[in-house]
Amino acid sequence: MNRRVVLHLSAAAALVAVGLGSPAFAQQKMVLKATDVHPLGYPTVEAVVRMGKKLEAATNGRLSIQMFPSMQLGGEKEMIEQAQVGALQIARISVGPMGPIVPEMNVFNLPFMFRDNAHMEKVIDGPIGAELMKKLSDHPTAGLIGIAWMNAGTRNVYNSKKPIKSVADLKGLKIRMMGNPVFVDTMNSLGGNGVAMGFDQLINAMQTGVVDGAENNEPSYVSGQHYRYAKYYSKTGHLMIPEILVFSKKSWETLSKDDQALIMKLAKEAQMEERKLWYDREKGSLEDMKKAGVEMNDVTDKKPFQAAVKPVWDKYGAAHTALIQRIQDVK
Ligand code: BDP
Repeated sequence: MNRRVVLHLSAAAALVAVGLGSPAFAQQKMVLKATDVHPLGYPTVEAVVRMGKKLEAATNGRLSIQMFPSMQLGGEKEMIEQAQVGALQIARISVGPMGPIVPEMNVFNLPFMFRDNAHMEKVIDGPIGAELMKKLSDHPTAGLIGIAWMNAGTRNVYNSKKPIKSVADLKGLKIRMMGNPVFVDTMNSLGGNGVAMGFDQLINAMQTGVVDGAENNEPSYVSGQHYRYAKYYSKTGHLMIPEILVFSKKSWETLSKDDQALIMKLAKEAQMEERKLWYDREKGSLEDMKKAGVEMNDVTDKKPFQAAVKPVWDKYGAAHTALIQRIQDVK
């Protein structure tokens, strides 16, 4: 045998030795670090914890997920940065901060984009959801692979001063918004003062009066204990933003094709599992809010709110009219 043949044969033998021809590195035990701003038990956190158990079982413990909940690794901005460099593998983030990175995704961040939960779910579960996820994964510099969508209900305004019943009530209120100009513009066009900051800074900002309140879904308002600082919760329903589970591209590329396919499959299952957990949590949160003495009010006429945010649609929607039309056509 000549030298090349010998080398070739011994390389093949080495691959067989570590397992069925896949690259040796893919066979190593790997603990995937996952993180979320929310605490254990929150629907998005629980869905990823359950996904980890399935992953562990399917790989005989070779792959597992270690969850770092409650902003242990920082706010959403820090989570994205750590995933980009491979310091963590899985981050559950809102589409909110992804808008400036993947412009098409910003369409989900337009106020009053979705008619209701069923509409939003049909969009994320269908071809548009798949296309946007691919846009993110193929993005040359985002450094993230999108692996699942998740429900996050509807965002409503809460504050420490008064109930919001009409657009005029927002005048002069300083309201924390997620870090993306589309949200600050939305609040400003409604007459309030939008203040962009991380979720991790919000409690301090409410305590010190830097803001009068914020806006979020009921489960975040309750588990973040925001009701302690802002007892008026008004159902403005101005945003319905899905969440997204991302995987670090840098780490993804070290996985075998089989492991990638397994993670994708389990992530899709997590998407559906989170949805069930979401609706239960939403109900439970509403009860918790009643018990805590939150002053809740409906906003029956949303038309003036929708009219006020027209400039936001003009500014951020103009470049994506075809995509917006397709979303609206989903019945
Ligand atoms: C919550 C989302 C979370 C965001 C947070 C926020 O689940 O991802 O970080 O809102 O307002 O609803 O920043």
